[in-house]
Amino acid sequence: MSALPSMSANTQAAGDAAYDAVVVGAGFAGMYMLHRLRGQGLKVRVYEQGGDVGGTWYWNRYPGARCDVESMQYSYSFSDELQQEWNWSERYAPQAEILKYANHVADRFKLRGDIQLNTRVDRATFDERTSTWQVATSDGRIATAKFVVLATGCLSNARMPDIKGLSEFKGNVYHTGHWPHEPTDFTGLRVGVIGTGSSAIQSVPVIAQQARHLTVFQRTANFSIPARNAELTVEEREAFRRNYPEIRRFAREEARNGIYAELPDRGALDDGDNTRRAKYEARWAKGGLTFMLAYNNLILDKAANDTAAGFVRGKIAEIVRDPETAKRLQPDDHPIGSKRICVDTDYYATFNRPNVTLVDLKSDPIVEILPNAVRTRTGDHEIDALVLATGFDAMTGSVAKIDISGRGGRTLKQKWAEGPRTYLGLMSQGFPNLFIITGPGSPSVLSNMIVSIEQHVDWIADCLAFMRERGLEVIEATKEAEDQWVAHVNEVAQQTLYPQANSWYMGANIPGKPRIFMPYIGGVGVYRQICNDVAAKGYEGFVMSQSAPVPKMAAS
Ligand code: NA7
Repeated sequence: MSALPSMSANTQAAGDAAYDAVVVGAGFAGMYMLHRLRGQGLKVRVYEQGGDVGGTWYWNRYPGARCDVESMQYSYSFSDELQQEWNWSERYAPQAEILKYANHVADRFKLRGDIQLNTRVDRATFDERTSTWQVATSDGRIATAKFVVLATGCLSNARMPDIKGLSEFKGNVYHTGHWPHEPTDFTGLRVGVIGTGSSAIQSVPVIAQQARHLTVFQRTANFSIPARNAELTVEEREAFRRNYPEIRRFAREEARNGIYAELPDRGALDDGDNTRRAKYEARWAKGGLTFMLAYNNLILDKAANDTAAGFVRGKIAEIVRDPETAKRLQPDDHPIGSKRICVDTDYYATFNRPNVTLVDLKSDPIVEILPNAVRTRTGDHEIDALVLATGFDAMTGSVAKIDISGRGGRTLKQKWAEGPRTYLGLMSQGFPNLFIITGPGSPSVLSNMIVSIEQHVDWIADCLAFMRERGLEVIEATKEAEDQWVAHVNEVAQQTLYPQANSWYMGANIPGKPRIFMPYIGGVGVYRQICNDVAAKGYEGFVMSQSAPVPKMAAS
């Protein structure tokens, strides 16, 4: 990697200042965006609410937190030196190691000087006279920027459930998405965990080992596949490193989800029962998200999907000794994979421990939280500490937290009141020069996030270079392009089983949130090609100009 241009002006102390670009968030998206734009000589400021870089890996420190994509693939590909020199220790690195990697990247590429930590962006207002954004931050300052890039993450707005009495609980309350930085220890305590999504499924087995008693409050059972996590051997790491060019190419161009894996060439109903079972057994033994790649139609055809769902339900029944508990843990209300499947270490087996109880909230709902217990319809479950593994206001939540006003003073929140509307998940009409990384309408959460992040960052950086070469200063999506894209995103989603689940992909976990399938399901390879074609056609569907039209003065 060549030395970065010296940008001494960028390292100025925070103050009212003018930048070419403001980037919101210093997770994997924000850091790489900074690196790319600064490499083009732009003056960039990154604002980060957290006390350090790392985004989701800075906040999600709950016991057992790991990525569900293998680390050799959940890592940047933009620098070959970086991917050759970093040593991932395990197949799925723990949160602390991923955070260490984020910090390493910040240091290695000398990013910190342009990142202002502990600073929330409260407001961004587009000034139509000057075609610039005014960005107000929590330190009371206002910066001016030509471009704003929202690198705010899809799962960064932790959601507190609205449960009566929660504030009256006298023990410690933790949210998995906002875990304290000090070590937590549940030894000797009676702990309650509310929620059984990915975060709970990772943390429950670890908390169960510490706690005197653990009560898991489950509203919806989830499908989970064993991670089969293990230390990576030197040979495994070397094999990846040698093959990185092809692995990365495949992940970007051919895989639907941005993960290098063997793709299936047949449907589940093309095989007989024995062959099918053998294939599912092999995938189960291998572990991980690629279970869903056993066949090519598992997310398209309900009958095919039922065979995979039935297999996993059978595994749960084999693992969990108490038949009643096993039954409750078997998901029966959504097709497997229509919510992101979870990846666990000993989740189902944890319910065989004598100190673990499962409460089924569907038949026995929470009535209220008392100072020392969770009261359900049938009784009180006494606890000393409460863990809320209740998820996020996903995809739009962190964007909606910022007061963003575009043309005519219209806010993004108003525009998205009926559901997010974007062109390619990158821009929203009426909000010129405002980019979103992995926004709604792009593959984002359906993919290996780093693959999608790199694609968006590269596209945005290339777009800004294109504009600069031509003296263009303003870019905005057209209404027609946006309408067509929104229709396309919905049309593709409807061809799959995804909309059948009450998932956060649909906004279904937030009361009152419009029920719209938010990510683009066409696959990262297809999507990348669409974005490349748009750029090759001179950014078709976007209007570029030298400056925003100045409102006409009334004739005197
Ligand atoms: P998720 O997947 O949104 O899971 C949240 C869980 O919390 C889920 O089981 C919810 O049940 C449950 N929940 C939410 N609110 C309540 C209330 N009020 N009462 C009871 N149960 C509740 O979030 P995670 O953090 O686990 O995972 C998010 C993603 O991070 C994951 O997909 C990976 O990509 C990484 P519900 O299903 O709504 O009935």
